[in-house]
Amino acid sequence: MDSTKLGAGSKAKLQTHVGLSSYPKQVYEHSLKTGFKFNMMVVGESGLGKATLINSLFDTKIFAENEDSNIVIPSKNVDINTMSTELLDSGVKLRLNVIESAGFGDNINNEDCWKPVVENIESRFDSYLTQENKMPKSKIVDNRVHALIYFIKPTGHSLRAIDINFMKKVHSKVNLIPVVAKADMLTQDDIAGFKQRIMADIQMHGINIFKPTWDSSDSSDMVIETKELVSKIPFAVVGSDSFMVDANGIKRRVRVYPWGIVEVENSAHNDFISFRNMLVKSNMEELKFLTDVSLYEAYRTQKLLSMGHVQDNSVFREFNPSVLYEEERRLQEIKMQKMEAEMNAVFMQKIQEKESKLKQSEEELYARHKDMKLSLEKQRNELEERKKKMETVARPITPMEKKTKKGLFNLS
Ligand SMILES: Nc1nc2c(ncn2[C@@H]2O[C@H](COP(=O)(O)OP(=O)(O)OP(=O)(O)O)[C@@H](O)[C@H]2O)c(=O)[nH]1
Ligand SMILES: [Mg+2]
Repeated sequence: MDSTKLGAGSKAKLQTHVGLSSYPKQVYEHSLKTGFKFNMMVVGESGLGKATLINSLFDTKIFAENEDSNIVIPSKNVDINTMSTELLDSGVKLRLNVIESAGFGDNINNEDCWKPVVENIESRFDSYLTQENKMPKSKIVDNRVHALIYFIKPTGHSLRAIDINFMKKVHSKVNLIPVVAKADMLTQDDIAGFKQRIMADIQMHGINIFKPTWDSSDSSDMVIETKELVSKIPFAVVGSDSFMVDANGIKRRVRVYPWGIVEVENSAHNDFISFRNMLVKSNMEELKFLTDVSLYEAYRTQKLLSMGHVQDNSVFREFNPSVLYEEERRLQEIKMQKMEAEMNAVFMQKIQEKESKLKQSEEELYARHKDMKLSLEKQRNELEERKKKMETVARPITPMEKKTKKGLFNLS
């Protein structure tokens, strides 16, 4: 569903200065150490100029000419394709991943075309969550989507159902940045009215879009700059892969028409410069920060809560192998305890049986002993009785009687 390939300019030196080195000192120094890394998603119907705008933004051919990004396995009619490139801006490195949806809104029934996009955003959150449980933050590869650029068709009317439906599905998961595509197709007046109606629709449907903010610690210049950026939302942009060298020998990115020339990097012609300033220069770190502490955190909390309520073990296992291991260990422990208790019960029963048998035979022995004792006692008493009797019947002659006898018959 999601394939990654290196863009045509996989290691490109930027021709123009896009602004990475103009970051605030702290952010710049931190990013110099870790390297700038930014993951952006571009979504919109075919032919709205997504590839051309990305090439124009980073002043390189991330997408090759006529690249139609259809090299991936089709999935639910919308393919997700990642282009990875490393850019050099005044010696500063930027690892840029552009995730592009091909085939979005190109079908007769586009009701579900948001699904593959949301699934992709969520699977990136899941991957981050899995890493978070396994390794220290410094080692985590952050593939979360930091910004989603949604291309609005330049109809000049208002948002279409497909736009509203899509934005409602993604706005809580990603920093949503809607842009009016191919703004050179509309007049300046058309654009002003179109922008107003878009913002009214966004507000009415409770859609959250990314807007730069300011506070009291910001310099007055910065506040003016930010307010101006906000007033231009949604940015009406023009992109081009064509160049023209002007009278002063300066190479300009342009769209050429019979009636004149539209310059991409000319703020009088379109909002490209403001859009690029916000995305690459003034708010890239804020977009990453918000992704981390707000959008990802909300997703993480919701996921953990839902796991707790539903007890969906398949999600549980997929999501955290160490928790799975812990749970299996606990189940094994319970099984062992049960087996041990059963063995103890059998053992105790055997002992009881043996003890009661011993007791029984002891009692039998005692009874026999008692019987024997009684019978011996009886026999002894009987003998005693008989002896007495015998003694009375056969009494021996006394010596006195003997003498008398001898005196009468003195025959000797
Ligand atoms: N008028 C006008 N045409 C543009 C603009 N940007 C791009 N195009 C043209 O529109 C056509 C499609 O541009 P791509 O950049 O390939 O559009 P895409 O959105 O990537 O298209 P898919 O990859 O098919 O989804 C090309 O012929 C571009 O030259 C623009 O700002 N204005
Ligand atoms: Mg394209």
